[in-house]
Amino acid sequence: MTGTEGLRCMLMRGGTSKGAYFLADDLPAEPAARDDLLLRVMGSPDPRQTDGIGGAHPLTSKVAIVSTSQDPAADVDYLFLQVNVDEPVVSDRQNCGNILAGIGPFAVERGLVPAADGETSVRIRMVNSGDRATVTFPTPERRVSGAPVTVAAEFPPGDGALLPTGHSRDIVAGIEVTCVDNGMPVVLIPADSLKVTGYEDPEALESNAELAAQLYDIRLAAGELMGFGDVTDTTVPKLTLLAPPRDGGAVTTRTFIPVRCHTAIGVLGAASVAAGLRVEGGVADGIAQLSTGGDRLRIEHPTGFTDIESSLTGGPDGQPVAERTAVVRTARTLFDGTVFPRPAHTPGGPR
Ligand code: NQM
Repeated sequence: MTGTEGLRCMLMRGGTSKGAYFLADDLPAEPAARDDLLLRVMGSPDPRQTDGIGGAHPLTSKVAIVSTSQDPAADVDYLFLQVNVDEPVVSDRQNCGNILAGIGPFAVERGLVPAADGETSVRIRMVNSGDRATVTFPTPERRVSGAPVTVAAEFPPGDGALLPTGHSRDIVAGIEVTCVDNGMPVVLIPADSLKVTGYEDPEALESNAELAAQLYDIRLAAGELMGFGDVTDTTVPKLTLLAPPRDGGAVTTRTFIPVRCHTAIGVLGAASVAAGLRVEGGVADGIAQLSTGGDRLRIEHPTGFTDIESSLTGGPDGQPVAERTAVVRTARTLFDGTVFPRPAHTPGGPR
């Protein structure tokens, strides 16, 4: 692939994110060649991604690669790749529940899964984490259409520990946190322990240099404790500041992914927050309001809320484990066509 050839690509909004969706067969199999191609497709590295189709923000510089699954328990495999905006880096270290919302409709559109009468369900193996999801959505009347599709996703318990450090609370870089992983590794931090309210807008938080330095130290220390080793260059764990709810939800959040502050919250990030709120003795005690939600917890974020249905149960070793997690999102096809990557061996950046 020289870059003058085009390749088949569907651009979709999945929840609050946007990504380029590909069939695995339409991309090079070899990861280094694939990643080089994807940088040129998205227009990285360049803060504006002017010469590509990326949206110049981590939430809009995402890629999904989909193939028929060899696993009898799944219909399709979904590999998520985060394409860094201003560095020539493509990472498979995290999963993405927002982009997941488009996987079912995309698999049907590309003929990997037959459309069923009325409603179609697709069983997805999320390659990044090994976790699974079943997504169900109304079978579209027309194959490609710009109508939003409402997708219900159910996540069975994963194999990993809900509390990766084995504790409901840890002290990292001098701050009490709860490290939780219900699909996305997240460090929960009471906002007031970092001298912010947790109600600031993302721009204000991103421009707070003292906060950024503290979050950096907390993330590095928590990453080690959670078993990830040195997380300097990875996008996980995420960091979520917690404050009491203001709009009838269970909690207010501000999430760092991990440097930019999310304008909403990731789906799996919210699933981890919801589970973390239920952890006895966790840092959400005294902050979150769980009394009214039942299985459904409303996670408030800077631009609205995400509802997560979740329940925990006790594991054999007395540690809490996730029992069930479910969420509803919408996905929408933005275009389906041929994308032309920047030619090989050309730099990103302004032209
Ligand atoms: O947590 C952003 C997003 C995400 C991830 C991020 C996500 C999830 O909003 O499932 O969706 O945390 O980098 O797309």
